[in-house]
Amino acid sequence: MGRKVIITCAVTGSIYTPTMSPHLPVTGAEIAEASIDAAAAGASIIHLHARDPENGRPSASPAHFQGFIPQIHQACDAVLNISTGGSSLMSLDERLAPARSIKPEMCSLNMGSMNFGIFTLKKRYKDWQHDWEPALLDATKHTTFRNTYEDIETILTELGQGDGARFEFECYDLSHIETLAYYFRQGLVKAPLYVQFVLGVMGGVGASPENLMALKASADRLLGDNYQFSILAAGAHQMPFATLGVILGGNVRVGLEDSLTVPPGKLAQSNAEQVKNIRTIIEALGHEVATPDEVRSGLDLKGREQIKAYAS
Ligand code: KMH
Ligand code: ZN
Repeated sequence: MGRKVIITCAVTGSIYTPTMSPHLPVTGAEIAEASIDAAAAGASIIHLHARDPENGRPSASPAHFQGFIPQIHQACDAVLNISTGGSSLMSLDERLAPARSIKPEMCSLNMGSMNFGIFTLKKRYKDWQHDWEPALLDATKHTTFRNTYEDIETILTELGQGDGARFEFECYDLSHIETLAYYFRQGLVKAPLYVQFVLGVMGGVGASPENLMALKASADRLLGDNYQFSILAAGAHQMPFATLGVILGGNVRVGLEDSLTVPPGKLAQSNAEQVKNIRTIIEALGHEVATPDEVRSGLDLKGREQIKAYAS
């Protein structure tokens, strides 16, 4: 039976760096254009990080977010999903500053502390555009991506219960689903839950169909009918696992945050190219892409008029 499939596009992130692809959006104008084009191609949720427009370094400065949030909000009705993960080198207060000021309909919420290794990317490149790039990759060898129970509860109570955001629960391992189920039992999170199964990040589960099935079986057992899932797989795993996600009844996340390429291993020319690719697959399998308003009603979001897209 055909159904509506949600495409999230994560347009820039904090993993890949400008040396790795000339197509990675960096400035406010580039992030806005990438987001608007991804929405036009069929993405109904745009997952957003910022970068310093001078050098492309991951940034959680609300001023940098103001370089693209108003433009995207004005140009399209996609659901804006603001990262609370930032990058593993940022403090929790830095990571939360953008969502605290924008009060978005959705935020990401990473469900446990973990290693988040991107240092292995370093050997693929030689001539770096900026010194911060290899330094950031190296730093992930001795830092933890911190998401303690207290951190998670701060986000749930302040941004969720306080500001009315709903969450993209990023689960990189079975234990993260257990933690989400704990908060569901405590009544701190409410259905419908939107769970992002994250595969292929070093420090989380590898990208294998067996791991995906284990994540889904665990969520089915612990969350029952109270959740929908989406799949994000890093690097070259992106498109195959998104396809598998659609077949298994889920939703998908693509975008240059998670993979710089399109099959068979070419650099993606844009975020919209990845959205178009997965949309073709979704439609070939007999489904349709969900519109932003269908996402709003399906995930019980507060509405696009309720966010602070324009700094006062
Ligand atoms: N880049 C993803 C693997 C976040 O922004 O909160 C994880 C992510 C985290 O999207
Ligand atoms: Zn992110």
